[in-house]
Amino acid sequence: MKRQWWCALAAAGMVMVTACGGDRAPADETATSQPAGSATSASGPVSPDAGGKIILVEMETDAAGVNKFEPANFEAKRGDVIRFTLISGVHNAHFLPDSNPGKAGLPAAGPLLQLPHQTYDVKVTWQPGQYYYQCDPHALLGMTGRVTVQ
Ligand SMILES: [Cu+2]
Repeated sequence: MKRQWWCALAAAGMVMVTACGGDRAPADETATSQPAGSATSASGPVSPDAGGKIILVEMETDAAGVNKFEPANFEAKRGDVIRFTLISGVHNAHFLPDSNPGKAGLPAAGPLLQLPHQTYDVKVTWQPGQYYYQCDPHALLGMTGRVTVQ
């Protein structure tokens, strides 16, 4: 009797419903449907310049254990914002100076993101050219990418 009362109270409060054998929460929410405003940002959200856009780049460890950026290679214009968004695994984005000789204005290494939907924004302020980035823990496993700035 006491347990049933507790479960009813918990269910009414929408907390710990699963403890009473109720419906489970969806195991895999659609990561990309998350509104940008509700995501936690490791960098603080950055806005693109007028006329610029936000370029979403997902970071994930897929079901086969492959670590990747998606898309890995893309184009950007000055004033755009690249929004690295964690889907699964633990990743960062780093425009390594050694990979970008002679390039100015590279951001510091991005933080390791660990929570799904966490984001890291990078403003594109660079001269035209190719900019290479990597995930530090997985660079040797091929988790790298390239931004072509027009
Ligand atoms: Cu990674």
